[in-house]
Amino acid sequence: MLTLEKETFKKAYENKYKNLHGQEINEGSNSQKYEALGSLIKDYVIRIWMNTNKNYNITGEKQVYYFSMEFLLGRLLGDVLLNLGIMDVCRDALADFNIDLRELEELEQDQGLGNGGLGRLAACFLDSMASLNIAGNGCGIRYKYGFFEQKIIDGKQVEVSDNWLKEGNVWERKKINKAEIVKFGGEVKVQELNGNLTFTHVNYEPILAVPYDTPIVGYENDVANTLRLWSAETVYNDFDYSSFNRGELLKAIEYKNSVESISQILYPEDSFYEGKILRLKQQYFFVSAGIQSIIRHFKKYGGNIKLLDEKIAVHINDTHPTLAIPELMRILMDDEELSWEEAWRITTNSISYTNHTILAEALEKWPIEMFTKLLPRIYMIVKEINRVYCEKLNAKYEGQSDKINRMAILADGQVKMANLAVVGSHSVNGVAKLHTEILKKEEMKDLYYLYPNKFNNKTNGITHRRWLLKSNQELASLLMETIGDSFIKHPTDLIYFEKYAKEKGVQEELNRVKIKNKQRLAKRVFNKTGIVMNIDSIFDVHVKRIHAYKRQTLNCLRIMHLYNQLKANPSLDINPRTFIFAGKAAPGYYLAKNVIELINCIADTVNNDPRVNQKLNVIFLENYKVSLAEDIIPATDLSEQISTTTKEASGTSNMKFMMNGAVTIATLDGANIEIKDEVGEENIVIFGMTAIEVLNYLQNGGYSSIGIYNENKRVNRVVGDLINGTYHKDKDRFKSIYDNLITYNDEFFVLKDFDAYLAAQDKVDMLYRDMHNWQKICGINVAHSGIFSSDRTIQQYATGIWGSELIYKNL
Ligand code: 26W
Repeated sequence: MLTLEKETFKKAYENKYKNLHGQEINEGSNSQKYEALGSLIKDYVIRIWMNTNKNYNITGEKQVYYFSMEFLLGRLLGDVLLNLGIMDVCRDALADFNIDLRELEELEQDQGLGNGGLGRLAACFLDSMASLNIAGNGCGIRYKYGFFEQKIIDGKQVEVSDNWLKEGNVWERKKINKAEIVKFGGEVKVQELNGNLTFTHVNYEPILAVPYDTPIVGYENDVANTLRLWSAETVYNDFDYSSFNRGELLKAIEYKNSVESISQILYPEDSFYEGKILRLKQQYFFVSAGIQSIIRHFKKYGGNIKLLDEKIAVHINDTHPTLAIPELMRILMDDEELSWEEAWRITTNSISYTNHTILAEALEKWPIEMFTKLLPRIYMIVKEINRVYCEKLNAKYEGQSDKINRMAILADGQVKMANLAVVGSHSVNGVAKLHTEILKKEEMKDLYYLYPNKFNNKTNGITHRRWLLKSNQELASLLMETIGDSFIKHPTDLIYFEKYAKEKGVQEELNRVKIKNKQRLAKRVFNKTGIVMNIDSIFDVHVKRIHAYKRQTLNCLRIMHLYNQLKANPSLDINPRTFIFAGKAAPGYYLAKNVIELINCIADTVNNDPRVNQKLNVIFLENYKVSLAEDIIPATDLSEQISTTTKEASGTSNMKFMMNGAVTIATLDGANIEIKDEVGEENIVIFGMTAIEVLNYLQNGGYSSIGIYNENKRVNRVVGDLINGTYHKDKDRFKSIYDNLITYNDEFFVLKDFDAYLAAQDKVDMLYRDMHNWQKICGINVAHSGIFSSDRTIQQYATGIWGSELIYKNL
């Protein structure tokens, strides 16, 4: 932990500011003040960072490499200050210069290099690895443009590019001396040399992969790990201006652009796979650079390549980095001259894989033709892996060609990445108990029977440092006043709060904290949009990617129902509610975009109807991102986790809300089940179909949404309202939602769960009437949330999968 006196810090800040900007602090803008602060903090971090790296080289402890196409870090300043232990000193010191730390924090651009859950999980994991003294490195892509910025114009989503680097990024360091060459295209020359076959990749296109490193600071433990993100450049330094005369300059510029396009954009599709060659290029680009740099580093410190798997673990976050398997094989065989068997042993021992979704449309499959042209040597290796594997399958399942075809890596003209990931790694995990069971018994059952020992569960988690200590400082203070601060290093110690949650005085304190957080959110919303939020209403929050399976539509139908009730009876005795939505739709996902428009049209209608707007308000907050989530979650009373059972692999916002003292309304899906098991049925509101019911319908059919529509009056009325002009004068405006529910038989069982959802919401309304009891439930949720810290998850990965040496220096 960094010990720093306020006066020392003030001096250092003043010096830094003057050196950087050549003027007095009070003459500068807030951006300049932020830049000076970031730069100063990085100076402190760099000492820790260098020490950590030195230590790793001395101890030679096992290095974990977390490969992920997405790292959704958000802002770093507050997190770094918290983890260094200098948040208070820094705040007080700046106050002496009349600077508000919070204002500076808000100037930092979110690092939005991810779509949603998978990318944010990777960020939480980095924080936990650093805080638990695990030598954990992130490896990914430094996208020039992050996840698009969402604007709402006339109620519709409009995508704007996220130029997050335009004002620079104080946290990263370009390491040009650690660049690697990644080879695309060309051919493979096979030759025989002393009885052995050698493979030489020729006529390829070389791309320079340049790493940018960001320190990941552990919590008060003098550790700073590394997140390494790769950027694509041409191997040629500059344009050859003499070529201008030959009329080739434009071509050179075009070429430069095409190379740089590899790390230009993050694909904004979440759970939807499109076989685009650029995405395959991105995958091989960062995986190849990452594996090459691991081996280079390993050898530099004298590592024996045959013991590589004892010294490194490579984790692949979903199938996106699966090419790490053939890439490691390639290097071990072609460069290190190991045999196939030895290379295979080392590769499979090193690599482990997490599956994050069972949605069929998310499965990555590459056309063989595209794959082999782009990656000829890698294709040869995949083909050989498949041949050896299929020999085993043929022996075991003779004559069962359908089954073998399903399980093969190469089949139907495609490379099936999930099959390759399972075959080439020693561990396959799901992200919540139910999800792992579905993987084993349904989704990957053939592979599970073949490799039962590979499969295991690691229920997701979230870092309580960012999601509680930093973003809900009011609640953190209340916790420290009551149970002390041991929960910071041992999050399951939050359980000691359960006893306090039963005290009236503490319940009142919890209520006070919640009101403060609601006021803070309301103030921000007002400043941005001019909308006034009713603090006395229930903040009913549904924030996440907009997707049919997450069922924002179910919530919409319920609001439409409530609107009808209130119109008929404006004195209906209910708690006022503000329904808060936020989330982005994939740009090409028409239905999801239509849902955003529906929410905004409902908002327009109800907020402007004086008969109901004292009790019912709807708001869609634009551009959902990590920093907005940090404002919304602490202010939430009710957390909506209403996905179609079996479809949400885990969910992680459910854990964030619980930890921040919200009550959850949920289906028995993903980690909601485990949350229910932790807090008990009386402290969560559960409704809807069970997994067995859903799977039964999916397998045997028999569901008819039109039947429900015809028989259930309430359903009939609200579904009808979608197309009768109540919410938009163009009656066809929400036709896609209507068709989805009625014409296409409601794939996600929205209508089936409608009545149960209304009943559950009535229960919420009843519970909220008794403030003390409500806050008791919230407090019990906080008390039981410690198990959902990503520290627990990471310890399970470390001991159960990676075999890292856990040195609890700080515990
Ligand atoms: C190929 C396109 C694509 C892109 C992203 C396919 C799949 C994805 C991700 C796997 C989607 C994702 O973020 N999944 C979420 O992962 C979280 C972390 O494990 C879980 O909590 C969510 O339930 C799951 O939807």
